[in-house]
Amino acid sequence: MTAVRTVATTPFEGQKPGTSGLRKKVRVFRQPHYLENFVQAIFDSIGEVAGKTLVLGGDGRFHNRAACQTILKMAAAAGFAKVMVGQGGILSTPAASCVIRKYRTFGGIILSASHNPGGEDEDFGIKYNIPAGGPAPEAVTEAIFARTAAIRDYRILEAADIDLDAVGTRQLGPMAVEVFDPVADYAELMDRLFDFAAIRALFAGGFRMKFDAMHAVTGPYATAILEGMLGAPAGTVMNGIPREDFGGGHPDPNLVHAHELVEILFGEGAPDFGAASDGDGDRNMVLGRNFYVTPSDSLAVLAANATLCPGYAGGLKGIARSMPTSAAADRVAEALGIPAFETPTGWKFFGTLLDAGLATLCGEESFGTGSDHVREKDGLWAVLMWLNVLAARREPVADIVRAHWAKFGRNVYSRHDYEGIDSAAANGLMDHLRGLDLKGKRLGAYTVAFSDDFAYTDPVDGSVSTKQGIRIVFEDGSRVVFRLSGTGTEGATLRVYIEQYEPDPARHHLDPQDALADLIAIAREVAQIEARTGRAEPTVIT
Ligand code: VG1
Ligand code: CO
Repeated sequence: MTAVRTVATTPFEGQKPGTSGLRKKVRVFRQPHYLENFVQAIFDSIGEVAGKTLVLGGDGRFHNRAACQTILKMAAAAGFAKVMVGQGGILSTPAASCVIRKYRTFGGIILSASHNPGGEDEDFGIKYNIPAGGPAPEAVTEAIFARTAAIRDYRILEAADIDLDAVGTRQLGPMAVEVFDPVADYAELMDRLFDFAAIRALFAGGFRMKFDAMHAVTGPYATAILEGMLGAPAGTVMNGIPREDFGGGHPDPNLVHAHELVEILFGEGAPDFGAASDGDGDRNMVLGRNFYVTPSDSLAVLAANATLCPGYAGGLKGIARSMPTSAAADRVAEALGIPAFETPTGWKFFGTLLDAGLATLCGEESFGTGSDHVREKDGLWAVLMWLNVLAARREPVADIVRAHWAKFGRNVYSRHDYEGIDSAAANGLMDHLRGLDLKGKRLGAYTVAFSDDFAYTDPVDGSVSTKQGIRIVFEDGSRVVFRLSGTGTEGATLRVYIEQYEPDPARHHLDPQDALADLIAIAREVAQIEARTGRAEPTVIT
């Protein structure tokens, strides 16, 4: 017997989605009614759900399975005809986007806190993606948030938990639950976009790579595609078994958290290529032998070489990047004679551009790259695109990037994060920056051309987003940008982005921390970082 139960509830404060969904500590999500309130708010805010199909899955972190069971029972109570759930509750963020689009579902729910640590005392997250496959735009997340503040009850089916481990379709009351292989549809899409035969030949010729799945969701995807379909030797994928706590690590593919991979690529007998992905599989870091490719450069190099890949052989329509991402991709767009777009931080802002056919490639400095093949950034996709380029060019990664700089100039770039600082101090620092009148002022050897708090008007739907980061742009085009993270769960994180264009190839080999030293000092001083946060040095430098 199954029956729908209506449960009385009261609103929780702060169920406001951030840069990418609602992220909180697991213990917050495990409070009675907490998850249920938010899920009901989603169902109440997205239009008629009766008879529709929903996609469901997550990055496998602690609480993923329990949350899937709750959401399935609530979807059944809401009247969905069917939920497609990844086997074991597993679905990478880009694969979720792929499946939503392929089967034309009424969107999906993705359970992830991405690069944030997982485990009983760590983070959990949830977001709704729209039928186009991308993260809900701000109008939708605001409607969901408004609903969480007014909620009085939610509905849930009284039923036993459903088996999520065996592929197949079963009934949950009146609703069908289809448990499907989370890798197959995604792998098939990758095979269509890239020259798998050329990449197979590359591996067959002795090319060596290491892929660090960081015990997160890309393990099964990378193993099936790299070692299975592309014939890379067993052991190419490391940390390939997803774990609820990501093996105790921090599944953020950067030089600090993916240090195991970094040591291999910078060590004795290093392989030709290295890559890592994050908790939910949408980020990527790319390394050559003894060489680190910044995400901003990666976007630019992939754009410049895109036509080497079958899925992009017809050329690109445009390139979009988030505001704090370096302008390296803009130079490629200019050379290709295609438009370049600058959006606020967060993948949700690329959706309209991709849907309208204005942009083909998109990227963020935060290790995010993607294209119009789905509506999320896509870690493994970026790695496969690099492999396709390497298979076609047969040159080392470092040579390809240096040749790119020689042709376009180098946008020397770094991001400094100050994690876990006091929220009031962080807000005070941002208010202080907003209050400064800097135009025409000299800071060190630089003169300020303008400074503002970035605002964006979406060129497709006209929606306006304000307060997206303070930028101080100097007359020579150098800039420093300040913004507060919208994905953290503890205190505040200040991100400082520093960029300077260097046309002279004789200076391209310099360490960015040295090349940018003056701007870094200016940024610290103008924002009074140490005085306001007590931090003399950043926590993470990328
Ligand atoms: C960060 C990144 C941003 C990215 C977002 C979600 O946001 O800076 O570029 O889109 O994470 O990525 P914030 O607000 O903390 O700076 V993921 O891989 O967490 O979905
Ligand atoms: Co992610």
